[in-house]
Amino acid sequence: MRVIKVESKMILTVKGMTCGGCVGSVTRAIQRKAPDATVKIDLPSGRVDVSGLLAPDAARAAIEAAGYEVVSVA
Ligand SMILES: [Cu+2]
Repeated sequence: MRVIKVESKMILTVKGMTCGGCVGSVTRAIQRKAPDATVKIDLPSGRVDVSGLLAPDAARAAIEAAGYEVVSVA
C-alpha cells in the first residue's frame, strides 16, 4: 500500500517550555516523527510553528510525549 503524505502547516501553543533546552526537546520530538519538518518556536509565547509531513495530531502527541502540555492546535 502506498501512503501519500501531505505537507501541512500548524501552529501549536505549548506550555512548560522554559529554556533553549526545552526548545531543542520539542524540536527533536517533532523531527523524530517528521525528519524534514520545519519547526519554529517562540519561547516567551509558547508558539510552535510546524510545517512538514505530519498531521497536527501527531505533532501534539510528540510534544506531549516529550513532557509538555499542548494548549491549542490550529
Ligand atoms: Cu528547558
